[in-house]
Amino acid sequence: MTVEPVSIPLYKVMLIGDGSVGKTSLARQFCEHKFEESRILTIGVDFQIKKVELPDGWVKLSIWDVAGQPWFQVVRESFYRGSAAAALVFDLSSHETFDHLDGWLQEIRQVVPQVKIMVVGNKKDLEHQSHPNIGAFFQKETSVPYVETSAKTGEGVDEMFTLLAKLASGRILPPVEKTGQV
Ligand code: G3D
Ligand code: MG
Repeated sequence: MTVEPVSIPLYKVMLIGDGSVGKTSLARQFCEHKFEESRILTIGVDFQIKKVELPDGWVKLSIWDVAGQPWFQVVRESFYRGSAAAALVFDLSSHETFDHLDGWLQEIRQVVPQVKIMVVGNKKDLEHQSHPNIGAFFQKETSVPYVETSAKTGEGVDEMFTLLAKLASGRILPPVEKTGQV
């Protein structure tokens, strides 16, 4: 009797947000348990594959970290295709990067309207103020998972990617649309 190898489902996930919020550092911390202080500027796309264990089995994530510069928009859009979930990443020490999340969401939804999303506040190890607009974003985008991370210390990073894997694989379902019908 031969045992068929169980194929592990693969999901494409995107890390999006302004330049320097820590997207590449988060992927590197998760995949290689490394953090580098020196600049690791993403020129085009960084891409890594990593297996993630969920309570009911393994999934593989292909993690895409696309350069955030405005002039790169057209190329970025072609990389969004086929993505199952996206982490909208901002820098907890920079309000501006949070204010831009809506723009990032619009950009990816134009290409993948059904993409599942989560919000990640990175650089938790740095001094930061609270974000007055966080409530507004979450009122508009109800039931969006939110985690705070530090790519530097590793805090919250496994939790972030486990959530992303659950979203991508449909283990967290989007809230039921209110249609007014019973
Ligand atoms: P990006 O891929 O979103 O553009 P990077 O961001 O991962 O290239 O990170 C941008 C800068 O922020 C890098 O510093 C990196 O070391 C730093 N960084 C990323 N994550 C964290 C974090 O959690 N905490 C702290 N303290 N710094 C972080 P440089 O100085 O090289 O620009
Ligand atoms: Mg990068």
